[in-house]
Amino acid sequence: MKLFLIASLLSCANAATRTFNWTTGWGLQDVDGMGERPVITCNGEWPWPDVRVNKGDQVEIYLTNGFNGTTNTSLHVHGLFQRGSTQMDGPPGVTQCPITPGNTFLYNFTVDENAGAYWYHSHSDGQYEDGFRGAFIIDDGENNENYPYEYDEEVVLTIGEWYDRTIDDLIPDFMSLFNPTGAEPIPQNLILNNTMNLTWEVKPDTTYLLRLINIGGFVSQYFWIEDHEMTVVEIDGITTEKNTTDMLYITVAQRYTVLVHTKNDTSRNYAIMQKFDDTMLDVIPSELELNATSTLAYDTSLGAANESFVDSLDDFLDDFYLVPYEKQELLGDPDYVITVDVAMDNLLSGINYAFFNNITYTAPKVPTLMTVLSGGDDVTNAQIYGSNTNTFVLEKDEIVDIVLNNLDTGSHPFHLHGHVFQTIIRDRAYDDAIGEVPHPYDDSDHAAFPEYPMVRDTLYVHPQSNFVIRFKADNPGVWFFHCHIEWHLLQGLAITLIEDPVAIQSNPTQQLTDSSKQVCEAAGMSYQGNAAGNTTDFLNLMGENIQEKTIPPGFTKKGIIAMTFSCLAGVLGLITLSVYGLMEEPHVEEKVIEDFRLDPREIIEDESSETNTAENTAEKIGA
Ligand SMILES: *[C@@H]1O[C@H](CO)[C@@H](O)[C@H](O)[C@H]1NC(C)=O
Ligand SMILES: *[C@@H]1O[C@H](CO)[C@@H](O)[C@H](O)[C@H]1NC(C)=O
Ligand SMILES: *[C@@H]1O[C@H](CO)[C@@H](O)[C@H](O)[C@H]1NC(C)=O
Ligand SMILES: *[C@@H]1O[C@H](CO)[C@@H](O)[C@H](O)[C@H]1NC(C)=O
Ligand SMILES: *[C@@H]1O[C@H](CO)[C@@H](O)[C@H](O)[C@H]1NC(C)=O
Ligand SMILES: *[C@@H]1O[C@H](CO)[C@@H](O)[C@H](O)[C@H]1NC(C)=O
Ligand SMILES: *[C@@H]1O[C@H](CO)[C@@H](O)[C@H](O)[C@H]1NC(C)=O
Ligand SMILES: *[C@@H]1O[C@H](CO)[C@@H](O)[C@H](O)[C@H]1NC(C)=O
Ligand SMILES: *[C@@H]1O[C@H](CO)[C@@H](O)[C@H](O)[C@H]1NC(C)=O
Ligand SMILES: *[C@@H]1O[C@H](CO)[C@@H](O)[C@H](O)[C@H]1NC(C)=O
Ligand SMILES: *[C@@H]1O[C@H](CO)[C@@H](O)[C@H](O)[C@H]1NC(C)=O
Ligand SMILES: *[C@@H]1O[C@H](CO)[C@@H](O)[C@H](O)[C@H]1NC(C)=O
Ligand SMILES: [Cu+2]
Repeated sequence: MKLFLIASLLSCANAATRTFNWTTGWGLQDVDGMGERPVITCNGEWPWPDVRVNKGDQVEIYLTNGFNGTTNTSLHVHGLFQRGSTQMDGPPGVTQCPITPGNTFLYNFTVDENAGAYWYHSHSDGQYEDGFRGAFIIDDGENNENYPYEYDEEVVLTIGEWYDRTIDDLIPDFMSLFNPTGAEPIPQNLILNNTMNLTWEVKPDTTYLLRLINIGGFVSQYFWIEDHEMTVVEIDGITTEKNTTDMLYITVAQRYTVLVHTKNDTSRNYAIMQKFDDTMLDVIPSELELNATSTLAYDTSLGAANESFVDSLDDFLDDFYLVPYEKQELLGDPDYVITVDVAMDNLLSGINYAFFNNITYTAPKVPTLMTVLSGGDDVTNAQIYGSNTNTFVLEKDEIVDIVLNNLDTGSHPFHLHGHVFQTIIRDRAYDDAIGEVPHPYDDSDHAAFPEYPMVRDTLYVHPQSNFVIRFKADNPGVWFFHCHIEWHLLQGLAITLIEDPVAIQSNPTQQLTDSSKQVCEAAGMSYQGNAAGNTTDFLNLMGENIQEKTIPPGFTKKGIIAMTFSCLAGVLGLITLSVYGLMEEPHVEEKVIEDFRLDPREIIEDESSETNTAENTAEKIGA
């Protein structure tokens, strides 16, 4: 105990101010050996730097938008609690205004509670998929001396997926009438440390603390090292009791820190394997390599390792059973239960959106935190934050459960800002291919809650399944909760939690900084008022941003899809249409609309019954 105290004092005394000065831009890079493509650079370079700070440090990041045109930006350090500094959390529309070209935001916060593996990324428009992201490692004491486990060396390995086109370029095809099922673009490769075919040179008989960070924006990956066990010691910055496994399953945004002990025998090299969770892909193009091989090299003269096969992908470590090192008992019964149903569906334009309880997140005119700071006595009324931000107001220190029912047939990794949470239920997958239907959480019939629940900040839900997470609302601030698949966030899969808004208003450290205000002014946005920007009557939401209208009853999703595909078949003369094929066709939507001189809304309103087939729809629109 004494030693620990001295160590804490020492690390306090050593707390430093760490300043970073970053400007975004575009450059060209060949990341996966498939040729150069544009990437988002940091001060003209790529990749973005890995950051390493000590717990207790003050971090000041000047982020300048160096893009031209109308490309905005922002920065979020994933997993930090940002206690007392919610205005530094990063998501535009939630805690700040977007940084418009030529402007600078100063992210100024103290890293006082978190330690371990984190990462930072743009929180705007899918930008981190174009390379705007990096590791953010927080040592617990000088040289991580307060870390409870022994190791010899530490190594950071980021994993992710890579596209041959920029997200900017993919979004119009993705959010399009001609992608009615919302199929996500298929990446071309899995990458490791921002490259492929990496060689990690190791020493024999050495214990490595390996920090695996999925900085991707879409697919979950299986990860294993041939003939080497991995002992999990930390997930998402939470130290755990040791648990040894041969294989990990890592969703985007999750971190696994593992101990790997190398062999004495240096006579051969071993494969480091990554594999797509291909159930997340709508189609699997024949040329897609589902696994990627890198090399754990004992002797680099022996060359690259060959692929390592496994009998089954089912034997990965189930994170649900991990126990935090500092055992925290199951929190008491909830004071407030937020139940959200996840679904994907089409709105009037035919575009596919993602919904929590029928609402697709639509950013307000005034960022939610700024409505809190200017909202006077109205702040506890969720209405003032707008009809489309899906805002929930939490009371100081209450125990909150989020019950998430996934009505969708895909799995999704959900992330809560400002907190870690206890995972008390994660139900199994319900497979639509064998006729199973969505299975919402049933409070009267569920498994027993764990005594010491697993704690982390990003958690996946299985297809058509449910999870229940629990946390204490002890961090006043405005916190986003969203799917970390960038495509789904673009489709609106987010809610907003406002924790103890009265405390936010009265805390001098949570006020807007000059930088926050300047960035709003430069964006032509107000930093006062309700979601609609009304500063006199916070209950008057006239003019607020709202989602587009729903498809009128009588028009089925099936009909729209049939129609869409028949249009395309007619215009392009395609016999077989795969979604992947559609994605390859540039500006297909404009082409079709131009050819028919049709407004997409008219097409849908012309539909009359559920009995439409592709043929008679095509006839109606004259194909
Ligand atoms: C950041 O870098 C830019 C360009 O080099 C420079 O103009 C600016 O003064 C720097 N800002 C800080 C706070 O160091
Ligand atoms: C990795 O190896 C594959 C197969 O040999 C090759 O096609 C690819 O270009 C390589 N990628 C890089 C980045 O070296
Ligand atoms: C904006 O930046 C892109 C990428 O660097 C460049 O190709 C384009 O010409 C620039 N446009 C303007 C208006 O400067
Ligand atoms: C960052 O915040 C700290 C604490 O509020 C303050 O002392 C410091 O001056 C700020 N840094 C800048 C550059 O404004
Ligand atoms: C991965 O990249 C980081 C820098 O981003 C570096 O510190 C680390 O050593 C690399 N890991 C390997 C195994 O090459
Ligand atoms: C590996 O070598 C070290 C000495 O270098 C020895 O102490 C240890 O027992 C060896 N381990 C095995 C598994 O043979
Ligand atoms: C990879 O496989 C080839 C063919 O089976 C074999 O000749 C080669 O030695 C293997 N390489 C390694 C590093 O094991
Ligand atoms: C890697 O993928 C190829 C085809 O994509 C497959 O033939 C092979 O079995 C896969 N290897 C492993 C280890 O799964
Ligand atoms: C390790 O994980 C397995 C499931 O993969 C679980 O059954 C076991 O209880 C865990 N043990 C510890 C100490 O976390
Ligand atoms: C969503 O809309 C459907 C159909 O209108 C309705 O049945 C359902 O109750 C709504 N769900 C929520 C959570 O509002
Ligand atoms: C950037 O932000 C401004 C201000 O909110 C907005 O008008 C503009 O549309 C945004 N740009 C893009 C490409 O979304
Ligand atoms: C704000 O609300 C007041 C009172 O309802 C209304 O008179 C006013 O027009 C609103 N202002 C704006 C900008 O909508
Ligand atoms: Cu998702």
